[in-house]
Amino acid sequence: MTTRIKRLGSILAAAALPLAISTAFAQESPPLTDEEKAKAKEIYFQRCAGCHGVLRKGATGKNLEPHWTKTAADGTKVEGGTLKLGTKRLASIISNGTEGGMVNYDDILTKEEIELMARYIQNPPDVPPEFSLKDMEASWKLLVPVSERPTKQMNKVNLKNVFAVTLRDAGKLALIDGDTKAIWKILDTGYAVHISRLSASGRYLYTVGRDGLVTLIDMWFEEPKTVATIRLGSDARSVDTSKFKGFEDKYLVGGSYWPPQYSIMEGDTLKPLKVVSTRGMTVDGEYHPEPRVASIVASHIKPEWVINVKETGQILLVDYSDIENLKTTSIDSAKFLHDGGWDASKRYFMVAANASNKVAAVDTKTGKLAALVDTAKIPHPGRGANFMHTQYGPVWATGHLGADVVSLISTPSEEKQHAKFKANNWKVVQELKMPGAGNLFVKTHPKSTNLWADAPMNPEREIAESVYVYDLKDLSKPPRRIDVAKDSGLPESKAVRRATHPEYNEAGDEVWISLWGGKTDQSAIVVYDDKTLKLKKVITDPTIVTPTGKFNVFNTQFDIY
Ligand code: DHE
Repeated sequence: MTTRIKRLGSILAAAALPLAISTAFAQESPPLTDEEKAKAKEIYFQRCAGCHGVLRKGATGKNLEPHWTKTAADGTKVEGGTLKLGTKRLASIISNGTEGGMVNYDDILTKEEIELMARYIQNPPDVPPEFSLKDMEASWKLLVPVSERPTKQMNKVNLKNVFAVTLRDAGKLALIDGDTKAIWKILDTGYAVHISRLSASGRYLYTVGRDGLVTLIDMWFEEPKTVATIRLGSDARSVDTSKFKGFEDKYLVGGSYWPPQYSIMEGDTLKPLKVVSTRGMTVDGEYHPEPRVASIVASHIKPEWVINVKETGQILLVDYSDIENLKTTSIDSAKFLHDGGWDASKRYFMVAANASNKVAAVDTKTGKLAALVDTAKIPHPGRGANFMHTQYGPVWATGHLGADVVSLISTPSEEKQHAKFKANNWKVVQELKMPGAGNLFVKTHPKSTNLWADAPMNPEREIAESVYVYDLKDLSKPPRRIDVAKDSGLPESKAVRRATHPEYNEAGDEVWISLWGGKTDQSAIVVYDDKTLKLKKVITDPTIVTPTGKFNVFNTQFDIY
């Protein structure tokens, strides 16, 4: 059996048990040379901080502060009911992964690196520097001023059907022409670009790297060109633009993991305008020093951004109509907010509070929390998927990292013929069975009768390399499995080639899947006909290195999912 995450049931079970408390006193942290420390710091940022936090207070991943990572004096026991880990156990967890969703690093890091990380996280966390408006200004590069840009589209590409594809480990972005399936341009970006988002006009494309570098790409040139870059901080995941009438292409907002803040910039130049800290109190009334900005989405009905603050569980509605006198509504929801998307009406934003096993729905019309819906373990919607359920009316779907289901949540509708579904609103009306946990993204399209779900984090190779397609006309049927790795025709590789992030084309009749291989393996984008589920095209090239997220211009611009 080819598994990526090996089972560590005994360790986790032991960690969860309220074991007898023994009197143990903490040892000194294991020593590190300056060189080791610098190396470990870099690895921690690239591989660990996203889930565990820079200050290691935990979110999607566990708390990794020395008070519980350090070995107890006798090397094994507990203090306050918490198992102390120490170098050997930590190295084993890092190597093998956990049932809690942490992947094994034994095929990513060397044995020596794993042992180094096990020692590093028993030492106090390194606190990176703050990043001010001045720092943003210093990092800002306006490569092509607005006056030197085209005044009309200079190429013949159908921009609405362009796909922006993250080439994760290459630190690049591929723009692929969705009509011809030809690679249009490959551009340098920040490290491991997380998402691409579009300006309201569809002309400008923005990416944000994990290293906080934002790039602004103008697609009106003969060939797409990066016209400005800026740094938001040292760690970031989200950006969105101003989409309300009268503010098209005017502003960009970017959320940082470190420092915990969001920044507002000019939409067409990235000139920094304002930085707002998100440090403050959690929904439980406790101060948190590192409340990171997770998903951000622009409202279509108001000059507002929905900004989701992970650790505090606060959903901020930020009114950008007057950024000097910024008005913000803070809505209490649940801790560990992560990713999410609009319901079909685009009135409610649905966001996963992933480590709380909940989905929060915010009503952007009234500026209030509409519901907190309990779900199966670790919901992970991406932006989710909206469709009309034959029995329950409008629903929004999310997959789960930690459970083998796709949850369907009934969402309100103002249409008269949907009044009969009202009693079910904000309830999980159905759980569709998946072959295992480890889902990251689900997707459908208003013109489709299919729901696509991936499972790239599943420990079984054959599941991680496949996607699953549900027939929305008959959800009692099991999903159809599509073996993306096999369809790609690429030679087998040692590393699992994860099939991930289904994305529709503009017409809603094709689905593009990333086949995300190892850094030195050939990867591909595999395109299927949505009606027949037949393979249509394999887009592969030596430049297609570790493709992950794909963002169709039209669907991203108008939040169609
Ligand atoms: Fe993501 C969305 C954070 C790991 C691919 N990811 C998001 C969003 C956040 C986030 C906050 C929502 C952005 C928005 O909508 O504004 N992701 C994190 C992490 O903190 C985490 C767990 C660890 C880390 O260190 O980054 C993480 N994410 C990953 C990956 O390993 C993935 C699979 C591959 C990769 O490229 O790094 C990955 N995340 C994505 C993608 C989206 C995303 C493709 C956008 C989904 C969409 O359809 O909008």
